[in-house]
Amino acid sequence: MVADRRIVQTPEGVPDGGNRLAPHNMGATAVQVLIADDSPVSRRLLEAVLRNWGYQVITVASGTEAWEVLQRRDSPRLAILDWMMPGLSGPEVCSLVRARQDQPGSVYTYIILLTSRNEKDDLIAGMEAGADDYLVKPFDNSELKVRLGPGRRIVQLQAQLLEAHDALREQATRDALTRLWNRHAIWEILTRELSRSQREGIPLGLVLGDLDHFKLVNDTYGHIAGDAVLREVSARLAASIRSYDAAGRYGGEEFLIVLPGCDEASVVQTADRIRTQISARPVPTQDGVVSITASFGATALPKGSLAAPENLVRAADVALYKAKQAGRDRTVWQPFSTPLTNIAG
Ligand code: GH3
Ligand code: MG
Ligand code: MG
Repeated sequence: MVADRRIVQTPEGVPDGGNRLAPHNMGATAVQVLIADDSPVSRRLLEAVLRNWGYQVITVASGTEAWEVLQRRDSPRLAILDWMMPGLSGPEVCSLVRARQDQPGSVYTYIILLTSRNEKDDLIAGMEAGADDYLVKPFDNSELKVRLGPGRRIVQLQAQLLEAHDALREQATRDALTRLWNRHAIWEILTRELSRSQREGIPLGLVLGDLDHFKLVNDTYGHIAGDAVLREVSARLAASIRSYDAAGRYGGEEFLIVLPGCDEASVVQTADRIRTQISARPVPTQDGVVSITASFGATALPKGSLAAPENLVRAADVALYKAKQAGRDRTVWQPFSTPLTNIAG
């Protein structure tokens, strides 16, 4: 579920919160309704009635305009479409909306068709085009009110469902202690960014970081203080990267950072900026003030190269090992070379 923004922020596309209706006690005032009718009289009548019931109303005079409104990110979730309109007809708009609904992350639009034809074949065609309900003109207001009820309930249920879905996704992809991506999610992001680098011919930087002598922190200040240090270090790390970079908790006190578009110079510079941010000031905890440093291994997939994620991680791991060996609190660069097995395979 990934849009125009660089995709690394989400392991899978998640529609943003702005698209959501309030899940509880959704009053009529919160609900937007689109009215599409080419007759100004019938449009105004409907608008007046719906406003009177507390709905927010958007009116348009053609199917083409209706389709435009319904494609917006914050489009109304309820739509009343006249059957016959200039441009696209009501059923044609329905078909377009339903075709789009199959895309991941899309929200449901509840559609009521208005028709003055009372022939069964027409109604079946309208429902087959994806309408949820229909009203035969002329209708009275109480009938309209009753027909809108299920629409509101469905829209509300879907908002709740999406919210639950987001909460589950958050649980499944975020590390509970640090709020960074968890191991599975950062791996997925790395895999996807590798494909993208290859496709777009851009380099991809990768950094593996590990806190220095962290066992000693636990032994000296206790596990609770250790957790507080991990949280603070993660916050400093997250604040040191660009919005389209991604940082994940790879292991206990190990972090994996994916840097799209970064070559040797920028990946080393970024890793070292993160390193200095982390150790810039000691971390206050309830059990004492803890000084902390970290070591970093940096590598990059050169543009136009191919690599499996594990190969790139291995190169970063080699660099990290060298950083530890050389005395910790430093960044070491390791050039990435495609393993021979990869070329052969
Ligand atoms: P080095 O500089 O070589 O990396 O030394 P180190 O002590 O950091 O490395 P080692 O791998 O020996 O120890 C890692 C420690 O990190 C041990 C483990 O208890 C601690 N740790 C891992 N996950 C957590 C956690 O979630 N909370 C806390 N408090 N400690 C953790
Ligand atoms: Mg360590
Ligand atoms: Mg470690």
